[in-house]
Amino acid sequence: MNKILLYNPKSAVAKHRIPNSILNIAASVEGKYDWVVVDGNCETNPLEKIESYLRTGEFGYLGFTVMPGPQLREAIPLSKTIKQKYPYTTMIWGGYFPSSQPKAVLNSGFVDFIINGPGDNAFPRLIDALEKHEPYEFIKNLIYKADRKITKTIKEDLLDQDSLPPLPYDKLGTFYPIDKYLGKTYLGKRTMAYHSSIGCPFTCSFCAVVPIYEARWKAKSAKTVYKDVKYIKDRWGADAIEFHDNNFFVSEKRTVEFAKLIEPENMSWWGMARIDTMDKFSDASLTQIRKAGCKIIFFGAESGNDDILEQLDKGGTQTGEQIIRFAERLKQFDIIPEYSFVLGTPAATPEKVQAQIDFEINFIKNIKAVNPRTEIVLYTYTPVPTEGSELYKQVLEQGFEYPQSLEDWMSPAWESFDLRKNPLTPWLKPEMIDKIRNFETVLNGVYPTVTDIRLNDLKRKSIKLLSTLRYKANLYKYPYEIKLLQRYWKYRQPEIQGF
Ligand code: B12
Ligand code: SF4
Repeated sequence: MNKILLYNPKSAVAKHRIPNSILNIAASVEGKYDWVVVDGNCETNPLEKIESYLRTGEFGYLGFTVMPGPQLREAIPLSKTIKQKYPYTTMIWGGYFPSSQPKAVLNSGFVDFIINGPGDNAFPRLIDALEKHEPYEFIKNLIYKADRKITKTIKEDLLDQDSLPPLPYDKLGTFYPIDKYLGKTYLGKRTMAYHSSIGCPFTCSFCAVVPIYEARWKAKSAKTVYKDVKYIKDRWGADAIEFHDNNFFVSEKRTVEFAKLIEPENMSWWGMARIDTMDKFSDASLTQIRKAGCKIIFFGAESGNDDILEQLDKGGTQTGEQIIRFAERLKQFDIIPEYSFVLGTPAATPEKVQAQIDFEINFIKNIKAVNPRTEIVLYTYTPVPTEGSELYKQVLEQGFEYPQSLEDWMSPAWESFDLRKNPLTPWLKPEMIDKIRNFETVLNGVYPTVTDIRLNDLKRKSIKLLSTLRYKANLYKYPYEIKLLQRYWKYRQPEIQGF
C-alpha cells in the first residue's frame, strides 16, 4: 500500500512536453518507493488509467501537479472522484496553484497535503513520516489542515540544484515513449523541454513566482545542464531545447559557459530572460549565444511606460527606452526577441486605464518599426496575491476578489482569468478588453508569429494583406475577416497555449 501514483493533468491539446514537475518528484523517491506516472496529456481516459492502478490496492499516495487553467479544471473532479472511491489514499497536490491558493484547495476536503514550493525534500520526507506514523509538523514546505486551521510550515532554503538526483527519463519511457515528448516546433523536429534553474531573483508584483520563491534563484551548473541535454540528444535524438526556467539567463557566466559546451551539438534553443539583465551582456556573449543555437528569447517587457513598470515592481533597471533600444540591438545578433506585455493595470479613472492601453498599443507599434521580427505576446493583467505589495492593495481596494472554493475556480469565467484573457478585474471595461483583443488580432495579422510552423508563406501573405490597411489606419474594431482566416487556419496563440 505504499506505492505512489504521480499525475500530470492535461495541460495542452498538442505539443506535449516532458512532465518535468512530476518527474522531479519521481526522482525524489526513486529507489525508495515504487512509483508510476500517469500523464493526462497522453491519456484519453485518465480516470480509468488511474483507477487501473488503484484497483490493485497497492497505491497509498497520489501526487498531482497543478497549474491554474486547464490543469486545475481536470485536477478538481478527478481528485474528488478518486478520494470518494478510494478514501484511504492520501492526496497530495504540488505546483503553482495549490502553493498560492492553499485555502480553497484544503477546504475542498479532498486534498490532504500541499507541497508549498519545491518538493524535492518535502515529498519524500512526508511519505516517510506518514509511512512510519511519525510527526510531519517539522517538515519544511508543507501546508495542511490541523484542528480545522490551515497550517504552513517554514520554507526551506533552495537546494543546490547539482545535488539533486538525475531525472528518471528511462523509467518515464516505460510509461510513455520519450519520443512522444520530443515535438516539432519552430526550433527543431525533436524539441525537448528542460528546466535548469528554479525561482527568480526579482520581485515583480504581478508574478506567481515571487510568493513561492521569494526572490531566490538557484541553478544547475552549465556542465550538468549540458550533460543532461546531451543524454537526451544521444539517446532519443533531440535536436532543439526549450528552457522552461522562469529566468534562464540570470548569470552571463553560466549562459556563456553552457553556450560553449552546447555549440558543437548543433541544437537550437530558446529561454526566458529579463531585458535589463541581458542588455548588460557583452556583444561577445550575445554573439556566442547565437552561434551556439539560441534563436529566440522570451522577455517580460510588460510596459513601455516607466511609471507602470514601477507600479508593477518590475525592479532592476528596465525602462521603456531600453525595451526599444534592446529590440534593435538584438537585430544585429540575429536573435529574435519575444516580448510579452501586460495590459490593463489598475488606474484611478476609466479614462486613465484606457489611455494606458492606447499608449501600449503605440509603443508596440514603435517596437515593430525598429525590429519587425520582434514577437509580441499580449496578456491582460491578472492580480497575483503577493500579499503586502502596493499593487495588490490597489487591486483589493478596487473590489477584486478571488473565488473561495475550488468549484468556483472551475467556472469558465475563472478559467479565462487563468489564461489571462479576460481577467474579471473591475477597472477593465468590456470595450477595453475588446480593444486589446482586436489590436492583437490585427497585429498578429500583420506579423504572424514565426513559432506557428503550420502557417506557410501563402497563408502568411494573405493574412498580412488583409491586416496591413487596418494597422496603418489604426482601425482595429470588428476584425472579423482576419479572425475568420485565423480560425480557419487554426492560428497559434502563445499567450493562451503557453509559449
Ligand atoms: C512547462 C509549463 C507549461 C506547459 C505544461 C506543463 C505540464 N505540466 O504539462 C504548458 C506550456 C502547456 C503551460 C501552459 C500554461 N501555463 Co505553464 N508553465 C510551465 C513552466 C514554464 C514550467 C513548469 C515546470 O515544468 N517546472 C519545472 C518543475 C521542476 O518546477 P515546478 O513545476 O515548480 O515543480 C516543483 C514544485 O513546484 C513542486 N511541485 C510541482 N508539482 C508537484 C506535484 C507534487 C505531487 C509535489 C509533491 C510537488 C510538486 O516540486 C517540484 C520540484 O521541486 C512554468 C514556469 C516555471 N518555470 O516553473 C509555467 C507556469 C506554471 N505556467 C503558468 C501558466 C499561468 C500557464 C497557463 C495557465 C497560462 C499561460 N498563458 O501560460 C497555460 C495553460 C495553457 C493551457 N491551455 O493549458 C504559470 C502559473 C502562474 C500562476 N498564477 O500560478 C507559470 C508559473 C508561468 C508564470 N511565471 O506565469 N505551462
Ligand atoms: S523577472 Fe520574470 S520571473 Fe522574475 S519575478 Fe519578474 S516576471 Fe517573475
